[in-house]
Amino acid sequence: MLKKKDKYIVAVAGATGAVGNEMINILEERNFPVEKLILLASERSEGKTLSFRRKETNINVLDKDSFNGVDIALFSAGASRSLEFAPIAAKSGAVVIDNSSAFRMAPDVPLVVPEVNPHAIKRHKGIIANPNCSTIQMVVALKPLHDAARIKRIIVTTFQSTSGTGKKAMDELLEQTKAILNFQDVKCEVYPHQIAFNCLPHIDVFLDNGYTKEEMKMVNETRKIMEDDSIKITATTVRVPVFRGHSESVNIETEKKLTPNEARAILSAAPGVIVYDDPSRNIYPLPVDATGKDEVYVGRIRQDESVRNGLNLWIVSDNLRKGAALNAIQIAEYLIRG
Ligand code: 25A
Ligand code: L14
Repeated sequence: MLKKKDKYIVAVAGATGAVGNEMINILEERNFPVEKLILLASERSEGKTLSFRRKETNINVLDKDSFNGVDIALFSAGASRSLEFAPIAAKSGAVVIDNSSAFRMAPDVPLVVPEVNPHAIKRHKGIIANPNCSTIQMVVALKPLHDAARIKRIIVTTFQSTSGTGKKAMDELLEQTKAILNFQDVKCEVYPHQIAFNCLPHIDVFLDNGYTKEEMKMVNETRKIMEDDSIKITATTVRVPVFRGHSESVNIETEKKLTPNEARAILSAAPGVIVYDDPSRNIYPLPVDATGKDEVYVGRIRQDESVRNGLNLWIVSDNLRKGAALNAIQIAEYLIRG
């Protein structure tokens, strides 16, 4: 359990990554009560520094002794590092907020989106899981509609940016784009196929049922966060040549009828959501507009005319912020409020 203090010792594991970097920015932006910030990464980053509150801070190598005295440990260095080091951090007294998929479906680990299930935070036993980026932005928008009309079924297709995979994938998109525009051959190292000027219906690994792990995360994590196993969900997750910001086409079927205007009114009042929906002026959410923002943007709200009670929505958010770093720090803010 976290002891109440004026200021906390915070560690970021994976500090040099795309998400870790955003965590450092957000701790600073939101003026999180940090007594001391400990930055952790692999040997590759040893000797480098990153700036926090205009002070250069050394990066240390993540190891089992990194967490002595740490109050809150934010992890974003991949699932294998979390599996190895999060239990060690928790044992040494830190509360871990883990952005990897390592512990999300563990029954005794809360999986939290503060707009949806903040009450789950209290049940933690040292580790709290931060959900998958595509799941977070979807549930922020769907929970208020579920409360109003009970969602029976969700059909979602995602359009996910390369930053979700990390810095190397963003570099690969840039390098391939430059190569193609210069009539050179493309190199594929992170993804199995060319991502520049292309779409890949493949995120994370394929499972025995023919779905990808990313698709099944959306199914299972949504039910856990919404605390409703009766919702039927099917997902197709697609990588698109966008650097930052995930987009989602979401179809829902509800028990009670909701008109698009009712849905707009509910979402306009919902925490963390901005309705951006005026087709007559070409206004709809775009990843380039959502980049650097905190909210989940919802537009293209319209009736699904093929069923009795159905709606279509287009949901966009910054995957590195609400989809990862911001959500983790919002959990930390709830934790310290007690
Ligand atoms: O291990 P996994 O499960 O396969 O996952 C690792 C991947 O997960 C990404 C992460 O992106 C990486 O690609 N990732 C992290 N959180 C994610 C999330 N929520 C996520 N993907 C989706 N959703 P990343 O490259 O942006 O961040 C990696 C961070 O983790 C640190 N790290 C890696 N191995 C570590 C480690 N820290 C401690 N011990 C280890 N063994 C990593 O630190 C970074 O902070 P770093 O010092 O290794 O990174 C410094 C620079 O090196 C580049 N880089 C990363 N991996 C490699 C690499 N360069 C060469 N070869 C590599 N294999 C990084 O781009 C960074 O700039
Ligand atoms: O958090 O876009 O489980 O490649 C791992 C794969 C996030 C997205 C997670 C990607 C995902 C990531």
